[in-house]
Amino acid sequence: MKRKIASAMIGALLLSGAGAAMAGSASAAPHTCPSGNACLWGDPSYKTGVGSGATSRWIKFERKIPNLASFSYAGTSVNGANTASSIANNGTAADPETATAYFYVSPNKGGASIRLPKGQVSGDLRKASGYVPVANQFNDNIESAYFSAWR
Ligand SMILES: [Ca+2]
Repeated sequence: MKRKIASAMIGALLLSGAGAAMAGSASAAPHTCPSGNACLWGDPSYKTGVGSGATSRWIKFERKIPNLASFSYAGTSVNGANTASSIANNGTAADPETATAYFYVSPNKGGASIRLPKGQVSGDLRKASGYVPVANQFNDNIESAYFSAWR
């Protein structure tokens, strides 16, 4: 009896694992930040650490994070302060201004910031890009993040 239950559970786990893998490969999105959120990852290319599930090791928010030191990337013990190397804004607010996300180099909206419009990303904060004005200024330096409606 015990064995039957165990094998049934393994079957269920395998099924859910296969479903997750299919969903991942079917999506062309460069990141996995949940709809309605903005996300940060500890490494470039929208991931934190190595191995399976790394792309879901994010810090995500729907409103604001005044101090990333209070957060770790999901499933890790890596602290969020001064560690992010890629970011994405998957906000869904209809008003483009409300849906814009801001990332700051100090807690509580302090210091220089990245203004990241709805749907935009930076896959490697070590490099300057359309929304990252200066190379390396923000890599391993972000300490707070807000959607514009919550600033
Ligand atoms: Ca900083």
